[in-house]
Amino acid sequence: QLLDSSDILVLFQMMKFAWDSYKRYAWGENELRPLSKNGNDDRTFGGLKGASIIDSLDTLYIMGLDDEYQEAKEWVENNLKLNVGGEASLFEVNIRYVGGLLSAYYLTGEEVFKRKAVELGRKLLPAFNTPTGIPHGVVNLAGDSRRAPGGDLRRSSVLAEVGTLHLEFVHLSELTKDSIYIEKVMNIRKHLNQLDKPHGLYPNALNPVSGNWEQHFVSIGALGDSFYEYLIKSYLMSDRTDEEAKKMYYDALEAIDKNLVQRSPGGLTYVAEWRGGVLDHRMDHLACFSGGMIGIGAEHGGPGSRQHQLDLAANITHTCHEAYRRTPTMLGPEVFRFDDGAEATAPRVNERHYLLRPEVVESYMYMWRLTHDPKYRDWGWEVLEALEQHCRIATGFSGVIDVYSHMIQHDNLQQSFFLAETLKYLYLLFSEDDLLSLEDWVFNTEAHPLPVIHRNCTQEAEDTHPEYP
Ligand code: DMJ
Repeated sequence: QLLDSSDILVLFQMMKFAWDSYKRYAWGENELRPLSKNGNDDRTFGGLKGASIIDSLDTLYIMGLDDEYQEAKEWVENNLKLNVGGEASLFEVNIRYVGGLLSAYYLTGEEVFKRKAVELGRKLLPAFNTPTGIPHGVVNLAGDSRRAPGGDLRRSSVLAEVGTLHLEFVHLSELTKDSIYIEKVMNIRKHLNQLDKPHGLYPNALNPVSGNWEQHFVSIGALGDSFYEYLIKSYLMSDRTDEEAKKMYYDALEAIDKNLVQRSPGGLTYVAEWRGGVLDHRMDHLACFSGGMIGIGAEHGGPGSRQHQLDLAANITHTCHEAYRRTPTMLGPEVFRFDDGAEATAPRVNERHYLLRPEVVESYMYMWRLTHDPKYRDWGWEVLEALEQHCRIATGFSGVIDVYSHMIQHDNLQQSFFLAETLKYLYLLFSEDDLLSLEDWVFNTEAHPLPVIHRNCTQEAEDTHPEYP
């Protein structure tokens, strides 16, 4: 059913509460630790600070939390220091910082966001200094030429990490009129495209020196997920002109459908993992984004496959809902299994946590927009209530350690993606479709909206700064 405007206020209040709690106990740090009431000193970002601020900018802005958005903007202007010297995750800095700053720029037109996004984007380039141009997972943000560009050449590069740069890098080239960013990501794509693939599947690890696959482990959960997402979104963001991305996406999806998609004895559709030809009947919570991804791709795959892909998207989303519904907390576990009698449940104790992750509500949001079936709003509301009941404590939101336990134990972390993604997707699920319309925007994998680059008769200046409702 349609919610009335007082219902959407709940989300507005949840965002405000998460923000206020972060501000009170962890302002300027990367993330809030709500139990210990301090900040999370995570080195993932190589010394960059304020991850929750950057990740929240667009959510605050679209929700109309104006004072909070101003505080965030002022922090970026005065305190976001990019001259840090640590080794950072290329992937995480790109999706959260570059993506967050780009989307803040496109939504607001504030030059400071563009300036910082470009400055930071430039600092990521040394990661590509490998014999193949397949980047390292880590990059030294100091850009000190006497040191290694970052990363150990003996370590593999991860498919999801090297494949989740395209959207942001295309926009960096658009904004700077410097093709270097596009060249870097097109080189990755070209390389992946020409590699032999077992049964058409993409293994999750690559060697950045030889350029070959490191092992034959395939998953659309951890290590693989957003590579597939960025193929279809590259096509959509190019105003449906990037035929190469489109072909790679549909070929990959066909291989996944043929080799990994399974039906459980109880009739649940799931996407198994593949280890050198042997199926592992499990799904990561992360893999639940695929309902939404397959849904948005269904329309463009050709008339013969449209209904099949829509059904697949709906069935996977249903399974992810079951993983939530089969717990007493109505929150889903980190991994759920379909073997030894398990049906979308987590028999292993160390796989039962819920980290405030967005993927399930992300798929609800896309499926709602594609079908307007009210069940997706009902399911989103269930998540919202569960978050309020089990994850909200006096000092912020926290993940939980065991979604099957009635005695809730918190993990002491309000992840920045909770503000960037989980709350944003819930808000969009209960908003009108023209708020960040899927015709004009694509969401990067951290839910930061980037505009579709229209290549029609009207001009580029307009194209790079679309109207925001
Ligand atoms: C986010 O940082 C992104 O969605 C990423 O693609 C996967 N992991 C988290 C959320 O779970």
